[in-house]
Amino acid sequence: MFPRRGASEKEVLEELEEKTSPDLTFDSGRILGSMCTYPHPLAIEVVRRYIDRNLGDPGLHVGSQRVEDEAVGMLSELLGLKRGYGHIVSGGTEANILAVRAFRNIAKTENPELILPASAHFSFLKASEMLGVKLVWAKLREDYSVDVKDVEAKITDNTIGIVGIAGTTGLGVVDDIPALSDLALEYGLPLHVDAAFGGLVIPFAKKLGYKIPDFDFRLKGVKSITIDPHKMGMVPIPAGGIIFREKRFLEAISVPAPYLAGGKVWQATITGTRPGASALAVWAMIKHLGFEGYKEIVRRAMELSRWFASELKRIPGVYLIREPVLNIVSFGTENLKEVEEELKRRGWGISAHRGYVRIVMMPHVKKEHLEAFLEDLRGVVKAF
Ligand code: 0PR
Repeated sequence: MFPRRGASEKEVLEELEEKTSPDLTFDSGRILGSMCTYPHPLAIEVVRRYIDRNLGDPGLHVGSQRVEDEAVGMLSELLGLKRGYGHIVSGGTEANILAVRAFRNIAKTENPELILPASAHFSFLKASEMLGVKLVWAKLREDYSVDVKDVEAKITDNTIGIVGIAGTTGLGVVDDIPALSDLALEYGLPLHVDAAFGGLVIPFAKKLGYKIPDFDFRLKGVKSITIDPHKMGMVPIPAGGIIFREKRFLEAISVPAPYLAGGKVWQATITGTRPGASALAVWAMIKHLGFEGYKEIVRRAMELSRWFASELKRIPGVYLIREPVLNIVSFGTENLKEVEEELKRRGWGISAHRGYVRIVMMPHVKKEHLEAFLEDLRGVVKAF
């Protein structure tokens, strides 16, 4: 019911406190299966200060737009590109939609088809439906990376592009992007890399010595990358990233907005009015943490995931789906459904909907939380 008279701020806040009390919070240490985390205090402060900035009307907020460009520039450089073209957007979903939209518009094919791994995120289903692009699913190999031979077999005259994943949603697997890049070049097709999760993990993990395939713009076939600061970037929701190698991709999805304060501007994003504060927070976190800061966050997360995987292997009735590649560990058990139910009943924020439980070592996940979880898991598995 729309209230006739307003309540006091205190009353409103108290009511919200009560209404949100069923939510699990990151600081409880109980959320083990999410790709989000509690944002960094500096990023929260930046959002608070610049909450009113709207990048949908950059003529009003000229400075913020420059900061967005700088943020895109720094992310591009991290991904091996001197100058990239893109935006800080609402998340990986919007970023993926923009990439598919660019590929479709450039291809100008009547019956557009996109080839993507069977492990791709469901955001591509939305892209497919909205853009009228048929999804052609490529098989996975035994290690859950995409079968590049099957990708090649599925290329037709209607193919508008190929998708590879650097950090799959379920298992954190990195596809053989170098092989996909070669294939894309051979057939003159653009390759989009969905590094929504892995983009802010892989560059640092590689520096730490983890053996992970190359995945970024250093590979010439890669034309666009999704990289989400609201996952491992410590930035508040919403903050996704889309970077294109060439300006023409951005131009292919830009529409004119002729009446805005900056005169005629071009907009490529799905959202019109959009939060400048998010872009500023991305910029602030990169400036504040730097490569070394992110590397330390990733070091902790990777070490924790290796330790956790080795602990899981010691529990009878529990098996790893595969050895972890990034900071994601997924496991199965006998009687998985019952085990999941009981773990949830004990307050753990996990899910087994894919046929296994996915644990993501986000910055809020500490060893003591995992130890408590393992303790419960041992008990639950034994009971069922
Ligand atoms: N691409 C990949 C590889 C992803 O894993 C995701 C999200 C996306 C794209 C889409 O990103 P947005 O959700 O930012 O649009 N994957 C997470 C998942 O499905 C999203 C998520 C995050 C789910 C936190 C739950 C959660 O608690 O697991």
